[in-house]
Amino acid sequence: MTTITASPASFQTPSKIGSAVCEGLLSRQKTLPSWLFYDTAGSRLFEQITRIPEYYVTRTERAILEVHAPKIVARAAEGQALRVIELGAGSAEKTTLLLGAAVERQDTVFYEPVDVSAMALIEAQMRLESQVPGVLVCPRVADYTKNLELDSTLPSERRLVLYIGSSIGNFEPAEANALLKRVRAALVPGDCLLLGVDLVKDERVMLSAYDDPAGVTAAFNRNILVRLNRELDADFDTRAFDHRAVWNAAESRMEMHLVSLARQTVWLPGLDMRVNFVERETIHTENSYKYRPGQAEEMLQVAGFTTEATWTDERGWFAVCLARAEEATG
Ligand code: AVJ
Repeated sequence: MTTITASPASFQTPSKIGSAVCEGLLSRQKTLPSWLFYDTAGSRLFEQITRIPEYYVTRTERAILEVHAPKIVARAAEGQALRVIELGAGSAEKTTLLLGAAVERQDTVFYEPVDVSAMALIEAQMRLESQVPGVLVCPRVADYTKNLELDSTLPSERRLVLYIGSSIGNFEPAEANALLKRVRAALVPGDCLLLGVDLVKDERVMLSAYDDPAGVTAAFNRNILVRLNRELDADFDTRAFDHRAVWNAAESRMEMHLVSLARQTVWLPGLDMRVNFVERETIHTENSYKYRPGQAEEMLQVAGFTTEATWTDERGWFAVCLARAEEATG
Protein backbone atom coordinates (compact mmCIF):
# COMPACT_ATOMS: atom_id res chain seq x y z
CA MET A 1 0.00 0.00 0.00
CA THR A 2 1.58 3.29 -1.03
CA THR A 3 -1.19 5.83 -0.98
CA ILE A 4 -0.83 9.11 0.83
CA THR A 5 -4.14 10.69 1.80
CA ALA A 6 -4.78 13.54 -0.62
CA SER A 7 -4.00 16.82 1.08
CA PRO A 8 -2.19 20.13 0.58
CA ALA A 9 1.56 19.79 0.06
CA SER A 10 2.34 21.41 3.39
CA PHE A 11 0.30 22.28 6.44
CA GLN A 12 2.82 24.85 7.46
CA THR A 13 1.76 27.38 4.87
CA PRO A 14 3.76 30.58 4.40
CA SER A 15 0.95 32.54 6.03
CA LYS A 16 0.87 30.22 9.03
CA ILE A 17 4.62 30.64 9.46
CA GLY A 18 4.40 34.37 8.86
CA SER A 19 1.72 35.03 11.44
CA ALA A 20 3.41 32.83 14.06
CA VAL A 21 6.78 34.52 13.53
CA CYS A 22 5.23 37.97 13.52
CA GLU A 23 3.37 37.38 16.76
CA GLY A 24 6.35 35.71 18.43
CA LEU A 25 8.93 38.33 17.56
CA LEU A 26 6.68 41.21 18.56
CA SER A 27 6.18 39.82 22.08
CA ARG A 28 8.10 41.28 25.00
CA GLN A 29 9.82 37.93 25.59
CA LYS A 30 10.45 37.06 21.97
CA THR A 31 9.36 33.52 21.09
CA LEU A 32 9.24 31.23 18.07
CA PRO A 33 7.02 28.12 18.07
CA SER A 34 8.92 24.85 18.34
CA TRP A 35 7.08 23.26 15.40
CA LEU A 36 9.23 25.54 13.23
CA PHE A 37 12.21 23.28 14.00
CA TYR A 38 10.99 20.49 11.78
CA ASP A 39 11.82 21.41 8.21
CA THR A 40 13.87 18.84 6.30
CA ALA A 41 17.18 19.92 7.82
CA GLY A 42 15.67 20.23 11.31
CA SER A 43 14.11 16.77 11.14
CA ARG A 44 17.52 15.38 10.17
CA LEU A 45 19.15 17.24 13.07
CA PHE A 46 16.57 15.87 15.49
CA GLU A 47 17.31 12.34 14.24
CA GLN A 48 20.96 13.09 15.03
CA ILE A 49 20.04 14.37 18.50
CA THR A 50 18.33 11.07 19.27
CA ARG A 51 21.68 9.34 18.77
CA ILE A 52 23.93 11.63 20.85
CA PRO A 53 25.06 10.04 24.14
CA GLU A 54 23.74 12.87 26.32
CA TYR A 55 20.21 12.78 24.86
CA TYR A 56 18.78 10.06 27.08
CA VAL A 57 15.13 10.59 26.04
CA THR A 58 14.88 8.38 22.95
CA ARG A 59 17.21 5.70 24.25
CA THR A 60 15.42 5.41 27.60
CA GLU A 61 11.98 5.15 26.05
CA ARG A 62 13.22 2.60 23.54
CA ALA A 63 14.66 0.48 26.37
CA ILE A 64 11.26 0.49 28.09
CA LEU A 65 9.50 -0.56 24.89
CA GLU A 66 12.11 -3.26 24.20
CA VAL A 67 11.23 -4.93 27.48
CA HIS A 68 7.49 -4.30 27.64
CA ALA A 69 6.14 -4.09 24.06
CA PRO A 70 4.48 -7.54 24.13
CA LYS A 71 2.76 -6.76 27.44
CA ILE A 72 1.68 -3.32 26.28
CA VAL A 73 0.14 -4.68 23.10
CA ALA A 74 -1.60 -7.59 24.85
CA ARG A 75 -3.00 -5.30 27.51
CA ALA A 76 -4.31 -2.82 24.95
CA ALA A 77 -5.87 -5.48 22.71
CA GLU A 78 -7.73 -7.43 25.41
CA GLY A 79 -8.08 -10.28 22.94
CA GLN A 80 -9.23 -8.13 20.04
CA ALA A 81 -7.36 -7.02 16.91
CA LEU A 82 -5.40 -3.79 17.24
CA ARG A 83 -5.32 -0.93 14.77
CA VAL A 84 -2.34 1.26 15.62
CA ILE A 85 -2.39 5.03 15.07
CA GLU A 86 0.61 7.22 15.77
CA LEU A 87 0.51 10.98 16.30
CA GLY A 88 3.55 12.90 15.08
CA ALA A 89 5.06 9.67 13.88
CA GLY A 90 8.23 11.15 12.35
CA SER A 91 10.53 8.28 11.44
CA ALA A 92 8.51 5.89 13.66
CA GLU A 93 11.70 4.18 14.74
CA LYS A 94 10.59 2.97 18.19
CA THR A 95 7.22 1.99 16.79
CA THR A 96 8.85 -1.05 15.17
CA LEU A 97 8.99 -2.65 18.62
CA LEU A 98 5.26 -2.25 19.19
CA LEU A 99 4.25 -3.28 15.68
CA GLY A 100 6.54 -6.30 15.91
CA ALA A 101 4.77 -7.36 19.08
CA ALA A 102 1.37 -6.77 17.47
CA VAL A 103 2.04 -8.95 14.39
CA GLU A 104 3.00 -11.76 16.74
CA ARG A 105 -0.61 -11.75 17.93
CA GLN A 106 -2.52 -11.03 14.73
CA ASP A 107 -1.56 -11.71 11.11
CA THR A 108 -2.12 -8.21 9.83
CA VAL A 109 -1.77 -4.94 11.68
CA PHE A 110 -3.01 -1.68 10.24
CA TYR A 111 -0.71 1.17 11.16
CA GLU A 112 -1.80 4.78 10.53
CA PRO A 113 1.04 7.24 11.15
CA VAL A 114 -0.11 10.86 11.25
CA ASP A 115 2.47 13.56 10.59
CA VAL A 116 2.78 16.96 8.90
CA SER A 117 5.77 15.71 6.94
CA ALA A 118 4.87 13.55 3.93
CA MET A 119 8.56 12.74 3.51
CA ALA A 120 8.88 11.30 7.00
CA LEU A 121 5.73 9.25 6.42
CA ILE A 122 6.94 7.74 3.16
CA GLU A 123 10.27 6.83 4.72
CA ALA A 124 8.54 5.26 7.71
CA GLN A 125 6.20 3.34 5.44
CA MET A 126 8.99 1.92 3.30
CA ARG A 127 11.04 0.92 6.32
CA LEU A 128 8.18 -0.63 8.29
CA GLU A 129 6.63 -2.57 5.42
CA SER A 130 9.99 -4.19 4.69
CA GLN A 131 11.11 -4.64 8.32
CA VAL A 132 7.88 -5.84 9.88
CA PRO A 133 6.00 -8.24 7.57
CA GLY A 134 2.28 -8.17 8.32
CA VAL A 135 2.14 -4.41 8.89
CA LEU A 136 0.00 -2.41 6.47
CA VAL A 137 0.88 1.26 6.62
CA CYS A 138 -1.81 3.84 5.85
CA PRO A 139 0.02 7.15 6.25
CA ARG A 140 -1.88 10.35 6.76
CA VAL A 141 -0.51 13.85 6.23
CA ALA A 142 -2.24 15.95 8.86
CA ASP A 143 -1.64 18.30 11.76
CA TYR A 144 -2.99 16.33 14.71
CA THR A 145 -3.04 19.47 16.86
CA LYS A 146 -5.71 20.90 14.53
CA ASN A 147 -7.97 18.08 13.45
CA LEU A 148 -8.02 14.56 14.66
CA GLU A 149 -10.51 12.46 12.77
CA LEU A 150 -9.84 8.76 12.81
CA ASP A 151 -11.23 6.16 10.45
CA SER A 152 -13.98 4.10 12.01
CA THR A 153 -13.05 0.63 13.11
CA LEU A 154 -14.60 -2.78 12.70
CA PRO A 155 -16.51 -4.07 15.74
CA SER A 156 -13.74 -6.64 16.20
CA GLU A 157 -11.03 -3.98 16.28
CA ARG A 158 -9.64 -1.77 18.97
CA ARG A 159 -7.55 1.33 18.46
CA LEU A 160 -4.22 1.95 20.09
CA VAL A 161 -3.10 5.55 19.65
CA LEU A 162 0.63 6.10 20.18
CA TYR A 163 1.74 9.45 21.45
CA ILE A 164 5.27 8.61 22.46
CA GLY A 165 8.66 10.28 22.42
CA SER A 166 7.74 12.96 24.98
CA SER A 167 6.14 15.01 22.20
CA ILE A 168 3.46 16.15 24.63
CA GLY A 169 6.23 17.91 26.59
CA ASN A 170 6.31 20.68 23.99
CA PHE A 171 2.83 21.83 25.05
CA GLU A 172 1.88 24.15 27.91
CA PRO A 173 -0.12 22.26 30.55
CA ALA A 174 -3.46 23.70 29.36
CA GLU A 175 -2.69 22.85 25.72
CA ALA A 176 -1.55 19.37 26.69
CA ASN A 177 -4.83 18.78 28.53
CA ALA A 178 -6.82 20.05 25.56
CA LEU A 179 -4.89 17.78 23.22
CA LEU A 180 -5.54 14.71 25.37
CA LYS A 181 -9.22 15.60 25.43
CA ARG A 182 -9.27 15.82 21.63
CA VAL A 183 -7.63 12.41 21.42
CA ARG A 184 -10.26 11.03 23.79
CA ALA A 185 -13.04 12.57 21.67
CA ALA A 186 -11.70 10.77 18.57
CA LEU A 187 -11.86 7.40 20.34
CA VAL A 188 -14.59 5.12 21.58
CA PRO A 189 -14.67 3.59 25.06
CA GLY A 190 -12.22 0.71 25.25
CA ASP A 191 -9.71 2.21 22.78
CA CYS A 192 -6.27 2.95 24.20
CA LEU A 193 -3.67 5.69 24.27
CA LEU A 194 0.00 4.98 24.90
CA LEU A 195 1.63 8.16 26.22
CA GLY A 196 5.38 8.62 26.68
CA VAL A 197 6.48 11.37 29.08
CA ASP A 198 9.88 12.50 30.27
CA LEU A 199 10.27 12.71 34.05
CA VAL A 200 12.03 15.29 36.23
CA LYS A 201 15.56 14.19 37.04
CA ASP A 202 18.97 15.57 38.04
CA GLU A 203 19.29 19.00 36.51
CA ARG A 204 22.78 18.28 35.14
CA VAL A 205 21.49 15.29 33.19
CA MET A 206 18.76 17.40 31.60
CA LEU A 207 21.08 20.32 30.87
CA SER A 208 23.61 18.23 28.99
CA ALA A 209 20.84 16.48 27.06
CA TYR A 210 19.69 19.87 25.74
CA ASP A 211 23.17 21.37 25.34
CA ASP A 212 25.35 18.54 24.07
CA PRO A 213 29.11 19.10 23.74
CA ALA A 214 29.06 18.16 20.04
CA GLY A 215 26.75 21.11 19.42
CA VAL A 216 24.05 19.17 17.59
CA THR A 217 21.29 20.68 19.72
CA ALA A 218 22.77 24.14 19.14
CA ALA A 219 22.64 23.53 15.38
CA PHE A 220 19.05 22.27 15.72
CA ASN A 221 18.10 25.45 17.60
CA ARG A 222 19.88 27.81 15.16
CA ASN A 223 18.32 26.01 12.20
CA ILE A 224 15.10 27.85 13.01
CA LEU A 225 16.86 31.09 11.97
CA VAL A 226 18.24 29.45 8.83
CA ARG A 227 14.68 28.49 7.98
CA LEU A 228 13.37 32.04 8.48
CA ASN A 229 16.18 33.37 6.28
CA ARG A 230 15.16 30.97 3.54
CA GLU A 231 11.38 31.05 3.82
CA LEU A 232 10.79 34.67 4.87
CA ASP A 233 13.88 36.15 3.26
CA ALA A 234 15.07 37.29 6.72
CA ASP A 235 18.67 38.32 7.35
CA PHE A 236 19.45 36.65 10.69
CA ASP A 237 23.21 36.32 11.23
CA THR A 238 23.11 32.86 12.77
CA ARG A 239 26.59 33.33 14.31
CA ALA A 240 25.26 36.32 16.23
CA PHE A 241 22.95 34.05 18.27
CA ASP A 242 24.09 31.53 20.87
CA HIS A 243 22.26 28.39 21.91
CA ARG A 244 21.17 28.28 25.56
CA ALA A 245 19.38 25.55 27.50
CA VAL A 246 17.91 26.35 30.92
CA TRP A 247 16.05 24.32 33.51
CA ASN A 248 13.01 26.32 34.67
CA ALA A 249 12.26 24.60 37.98
CA ALA A 250 9.17 26.68 38.75
CA GLU A 251 7.52 25.56 35.50
CA SER A 252 9.17 22.13 35.48
CA ARG A 253 10.48 22.49 31.96
CA MET A 254 13.65 22.62 29.93
CA GLU A 255 13.76 25.75 27.84
CA MET A 256 15.79 26.49 24.75
CA HIS A 257 16.67 30.03 23.80
CA LEU A 258 18.69 31.80 21.14
CA VAL A 259 20.73 34.55 22.77
CA SER A 260 21.57 37.66 20.79
CA LEU A 261 25.31 38.22 21.21
CA ALA A 262 25.07 41.88 20.27
CA ARG A 263 22.66 44.69 19.84
CA GLN A 264 21.31 44.12 16.34
CA THR A 265 18.41 44.63 13.97
CA VAL A 266 17.00 41.87 11.82
CA TRP A 267 14.96 42.56 8.73
CA LEU A 268 12.15 40.25 7.66
CA PRO A 269 11.07 41.61 4.26
CA GLY A 270 8.57 38.78 3.89
CA LEU A 271 6.70 40.25 6.86
CA ASP A 272 7.70 43.86 6.22
CA MET A 273 9.09 43.92 9.73
CA ARG A 274 12.25 45.01 11.52
CA VAL A 275 13.11 43.40 14.84
CA ASN A 276 15.53 44.95 17.32
CA PHE A 277 17.57 42.95 19.79
CA VAL A 278 19.49 44.32 22.73
CA GLU A 279 22.63 42.46 23.75
CA ARG A 280 21.79 39.18 25.57
CA GLU A 281 18.11 39.39 24.65
CA THR A 282 16.73 35.93 23.89
CA ILE A 283 14.25 34.26 21.58
CA HIS A 284 12.52 31.47 23.48
CA THR A 285 12.25 28.61 21.00
CA GLU A 286 11.15 25.56 22.99
CA ASN A 287 9.63 24.25 26.18
CA SER A 288 10.10 20.62 27.04
CA TYR A 289 8.02 19.82 30.11
CA LYS A 290 9.22 17.20 32.56
CA TYR A 291 6.64 15.47 34.73
CA ARG A 292 6.53 14.16 38.28
CA PRO A 293 5.67 10.47 38.74
CA GLY A 294 1.87 10.19 38.68
CA GLN A 295 1.35 13.50 36.89
CA ALA A 296 0.74 12.03 33.44
CA GLU A 297 -1.82 9.66 34.95
CA GLU A 298 -3.62 12.65 36.51
CA MET A 299 -3.73 14.47 33.17
CA LEU A 300 -5.05 11.34 31.48
CA GLN A 301 -7.75 10.99 34.11
CA VAL A 302 -8.91 14.57 33.58
CA ALA A 303 -9.09 13.90 29.83
CA GLY A 304 -11.35 10.86 30.28
CA PHE A 305 -8.85 8.02 30.36
CA THR A 306 -8.06 5.42 33.01
CA THR A 307 -4.37 4.56 33.23
CA GLU A 308 -4.09 0.79 33.25
CA ALA A 309 -0.34 0.55 33.67
CA THR A 310 2.80 2.68 33.73
CA TRP A 311 6.23 1.34 32.80
CA THR A 312 9.48 3.13 33.63
CA ASP A 313 13.20 2.45 33.36
CA GLU A 314 15.17 1.48 36.46
CA ARG A 315 16.47 5.05 36.93
CA GLY A 316 12.94 6.43 36.76
CA TRP A 317 13.83 8.86 33.98
CA PHE A 318 10.95 8.22 31.58
CA ALA A 319 7.41 6.84 31.84
CA VAL A 320 5.16 5.09 29.34
CA CYS A 321 1.48 5.04 30.33
CA LEU A 322 -1.21 2.83 28.83
CA ALA A 323 -4.56 4.55 29.25
CA ARG A 324 -8.02 3.36 28.24
CA ALA A 325 -10.83 5.62 27.05
CA GLU A 326 -13.57 5.55 29.65
CA GLU A 327 -17.30 5.60 29.00
CA ALA A 328 -18.27 9.20 28.41
CA THR A 329 -20.02 10.76 31.38
CA GLY A 330 -22.36 13.69 31.02
C1 AVJ B 1 10.89 15.95 20.08
C2 AVJ B 1 9.89 17.43 21.64
C3 AVJ B 1 10.56 15.26 22.34
O1 AVJ B 1 11.69 18.00 23.82
O2 AVJ B 1 13.25 16.52 23.98
C4 AVJ B 1 15.34 17.64 21.52
C5 AVJ B 1 12.82 17.99 21.02
N1 AVJ B 1 14.57 19.63 21.71
N2 AVJ B 1 16.35 18.44 21.89
C6 AVJ B 1 12.43 17.16 23.32
C7 AVJ B 1 14.22 18.40 21.40
C8 AVJ B 1 15.89 19.63 22.01
C9 AVJ B 1 12.31 16.85 21.83
N3 AVJ B 1 10.92 16.40 21.47
